[in-house]
Amino acid sequence: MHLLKKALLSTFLLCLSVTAHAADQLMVMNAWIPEMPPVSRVMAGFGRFINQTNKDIEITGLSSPDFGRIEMHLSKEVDGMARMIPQKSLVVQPKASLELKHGSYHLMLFNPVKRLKAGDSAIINMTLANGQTQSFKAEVRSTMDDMKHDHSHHHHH
Ligand SMILES: [Cu+2]
Repeated sequence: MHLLKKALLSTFLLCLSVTAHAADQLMVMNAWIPEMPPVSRVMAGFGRFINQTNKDIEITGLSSPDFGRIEMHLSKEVDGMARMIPQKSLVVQPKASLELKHGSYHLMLFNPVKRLKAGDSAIINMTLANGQTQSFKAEVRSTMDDMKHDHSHHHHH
C-alpha cells in the first residue's frame, strides 16, 4: 500500500515537472509580421522556432484572437513561378531551429480583426502534436525600415 502511494506520488511529480517546463520546449524568437497596406486581408508571419528537446516538435495548428485564420505555408519555385504550398504541420528537429522567413516556411495570417500597424503586436497560439499549447507574441514591423537599411549598405560599397 505504501509502495503504491509512493509510485503514484512520483508519477504525479513527474507530470508536474513536465507541465512546468512545457513552455520552454519550443522557443520562439524574433517573431514578426511585416506591416501591410490597410486594404490587405492577409499578412505573413516570420520568426525562429527553437527546439530545445531531444524529440521532434510538431506544430499542428495555429490560432489568434487577432486573425480569423492562420495557415502554415512553404514558398517554393515551381516551373519558375513562386508558389505557396500549404503545410499540415511544421516540424522542428531535436536541438535545432526552424527559420520562418520570406521565400521559405512562413505563417499566413488571414482576416486581421483590426488594422495592425508597425509597433502593434499579435498573440499567436500554437497547438503541438503532443496536445500541448503554447503562445507567442509577434511584433508588426514596417518593411520600409528594411529597405532603407539595405539602401544605406549600398552606399558603403
Ligand atoms: Cu503564404
